[in-house]
Amino acid sequence: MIRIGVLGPVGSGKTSLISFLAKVYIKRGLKVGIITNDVVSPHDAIVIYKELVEKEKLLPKENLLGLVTGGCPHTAIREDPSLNLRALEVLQNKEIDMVFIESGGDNVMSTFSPLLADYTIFILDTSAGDKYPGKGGLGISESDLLVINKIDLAPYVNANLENMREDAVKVRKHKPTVFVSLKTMEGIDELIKTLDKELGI
Ligand SMILES: Nc1nc2c(ncn2[C@@H]2O[C@H](COP(=O)(O)OP(=O)(O)OP(=O)(O)O)[C@@H](O)[C@H]2O)c(=O)[nH]1
Ligand SMILES: [Mg+2]
Repeated sequence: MIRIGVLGPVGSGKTSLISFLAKVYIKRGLKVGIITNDVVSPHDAIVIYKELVEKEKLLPKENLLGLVTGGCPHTAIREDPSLNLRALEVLQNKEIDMVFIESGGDNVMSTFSPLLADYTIFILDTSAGDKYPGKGGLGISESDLLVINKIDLAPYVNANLENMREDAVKVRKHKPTVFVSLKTMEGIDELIKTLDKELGI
C-alpha cells in the first residue's frame, strides 16, 4: 500500500486534489483509500463522501475515514500520529493499493512523520500571492512533490508564475513542482505524468 500524505495551507486545494487523484487511480483499477484530518469536524470526509461515494459511486464507503483531531494539525501527522496509524491499519486490512492522507490545513513548516507517509505532496495556491515558494519552509522544500494550485486565480493577485517556478527550483533543487488549476484542469496532464513517474505506476 503506497501511503501518500497531502498537506498545505488552509484552503489551498488538498481535498480537491485528493478527490481528483482518487478518481484517476480508481478508474485505472487501483484500490484507493482516503483518510482526512480535520480539526473540529469531519467536513472534508463528508465532501469526499458526497462526491466519490454517493455521486460518482467510485469509492466504497468503508475506504474513507474522516478523523477529527481536535488540536494542532501537525501534531496529528507528526508528533503523535497514533490516530492516523490506527486508521492506516484499518485500511491495510482491506488490501488497498494506495491511500491518500489529508492533513488539516497548516503552515509551511508542516511535514508528515515518515511512519505515516511514503510520499508527500505539498500544495500551495497562487491566490496567496507569489511570495511562496521563495520564502521556503520545510514542507515546501522537503515534500516529494510541490503542487502550485489555482493558477486560474494568479492574474487577480498579480502572482507571477515564472517567479514562482524559479523560486521553486532554488528552494527544491531537483524535486518536481507542477502548476495546475483544479478548476479549469490546466496542467493536469503534467501532474499525472509526474506522479506516475514518481510513484513508479
Ligand atoms: N479557482 C479555483 N478554486 C479552486 C481550485 N482548487 C480548489 N479550489 C476551491 O478552493 C476551495 C478550497 O479547496 P479545498 O480543496 O477544500 O482546499 P483544502 O486545502 O482541502 O482546504 P482545508 O482542508 O479547509 O484546509 C474550494 O472552494 C475549491 O472549490 C482551483 O484550482 N481554482
Ligand atoms: Mg480539505
